[in-house]
Amino acid sequence: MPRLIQALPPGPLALVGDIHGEVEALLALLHRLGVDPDRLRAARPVVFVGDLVDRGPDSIAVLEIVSRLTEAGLAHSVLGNHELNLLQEDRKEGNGWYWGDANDHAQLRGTPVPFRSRLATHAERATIRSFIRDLPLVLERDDLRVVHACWNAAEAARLPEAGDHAALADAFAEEIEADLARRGIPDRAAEERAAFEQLRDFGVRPDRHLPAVAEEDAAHQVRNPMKLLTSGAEVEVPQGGHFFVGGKWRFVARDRWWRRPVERPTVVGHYWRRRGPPIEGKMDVWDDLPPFAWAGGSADSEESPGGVFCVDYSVGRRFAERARGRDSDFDGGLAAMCWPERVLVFDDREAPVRTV
Ligand SMILES: [Mn+2]
Repeated sequence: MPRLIQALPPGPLALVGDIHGEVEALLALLHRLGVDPDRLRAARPVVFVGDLVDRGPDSIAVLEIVSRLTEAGLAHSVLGNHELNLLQEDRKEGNGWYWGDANDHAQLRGTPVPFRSRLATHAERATIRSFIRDLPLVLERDDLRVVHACWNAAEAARLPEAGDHAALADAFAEEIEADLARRGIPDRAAEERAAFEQLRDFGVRPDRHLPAVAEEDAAHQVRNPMKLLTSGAEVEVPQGGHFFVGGKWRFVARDRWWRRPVERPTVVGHYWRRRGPPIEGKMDVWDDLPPFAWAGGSADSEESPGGVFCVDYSVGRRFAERARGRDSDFDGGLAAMCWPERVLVFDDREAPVRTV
């Protein structure tokens, strides 16, 4: 079982965002970074922030490259929520490749779009499992912390030193379940859902806030450190602020945890970010931050000497861009932040970008 918090290597690093099976983007980016996965040479070690897999054309090839570099001591990765889903055997849209499911697809504006992904064989599944179950949740050193979605010192302190990811996530979930049950929350939530078609019908908008549904959903996210660190914090929406997404009415929303101080620079992925300005009318947790900006403090701010930077520039959206007929000049890109320079390199752009 892996130690859950491990040390980053010393010296300069390249911190690579979520890849989501986009192997061509990975190869192009590694080339620009001076990393050769065939000859096993690297100008500097590479650190992957998680979500190596799902949706894109070849998650298997991405994992082969990352594990080769890792075995050679040239790469390190943290676990993302997509890897945790595989370990928990949780079938989700976009991970059909792992189960050999050729019919996996997304709904884009009501049209089914298949994921054209290479399917894993039984033997590949076993190899993949043994690689990802050894990944830590957090990598850190004095000047930097890397975690997939969210850093929270109090919740991280509840983790054992080492453990099996899937078993830990289940154990925390059971503990939360038992506490909610003692307080009668699941029964109240079931009643609330029953009044509104189980919250699955867009046409049946609840006319009031549903507090038990909100409490249940938030508890499972923020009181489970495995979930919190890999898929981020959520908060109850204000009265009347519920919204419909992913096929159901929701009473919790993503918490912009990066607005609170962190004690050292923290680099995450997970939250799809754009290289251009926000699109009006689209929900976007980054709508108050310029595309290449750090959140929640800067290197010279005294109360928050850290700052948080999300290095996921939505390469995972390319499957949808291709479905709309685009095969180059994508909106989404794969980025690496060179550390300590704080400069971004993209798979598909010549010029590096200084972060601010
Ligand atoms: Mn993620």
